[in-house]
Order: sequence, then C-alpha cells, then structure tokens
Amino acid sequence: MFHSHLNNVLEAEVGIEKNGELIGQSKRVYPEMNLAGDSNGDKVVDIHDVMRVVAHYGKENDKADVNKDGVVDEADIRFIEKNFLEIGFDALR
Ligand SMILES: [Ca+2]
Ligand SMILES: [Ca+2]
Repeated sequence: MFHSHLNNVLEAEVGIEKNGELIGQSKRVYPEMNLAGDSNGDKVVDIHDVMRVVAHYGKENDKADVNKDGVVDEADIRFIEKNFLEIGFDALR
C-alpha cells in the first residue's frame, strides 16, 4: 500500500461466466455518499452518529454537520436515517 493512497478496497465481480460465456455486468459504487452520516468517523452509520447529531443539534459542529451547511439540524438526521447501518469498505469487521 502506498502512502497518500486511500486504503479503501472494494472487490467486485464485474462479469459472470455462465456456460463458458462471459456475461457483462456493471456496478455503481458511491462510497462517499454511502457513508454520509458517519459523524464520528468509525466507518459505520449507527446510533452513535445519531447521538452526536442530537448532542450538537442547532449548533455549529463540523463533524456532526453531515451536509456541511454550517448548522446541525434535521437535514443531518435525514442523512443518517437514509444510510443507517451502512458500513464502509474499510471498516473493521
Ligand atoms: Ca459512525
Ligand atoms: Ca447540516
């Protein structure tokens, strides 16, 4: 692994072999979007992120401000709700 490179690794099959024939397949992955809501940076969107947003609700807090609009509010809760229990590729499993 090189320094300054991201550690994220995603293994994905982009084609399936069926009866000796390769069948194409495409997958779209949006790691950044999938992890919107991870306010504590542990690569998992869960109750701890909700608690952080609630603790800073109505205030300025860079980490709890998921959508980076300058205030911690309902919109940030919605991001967590949307991605609840999403796990990052580089999360400890
Ligand atoms: Ca988290
Ligand atoms: Ca916000």
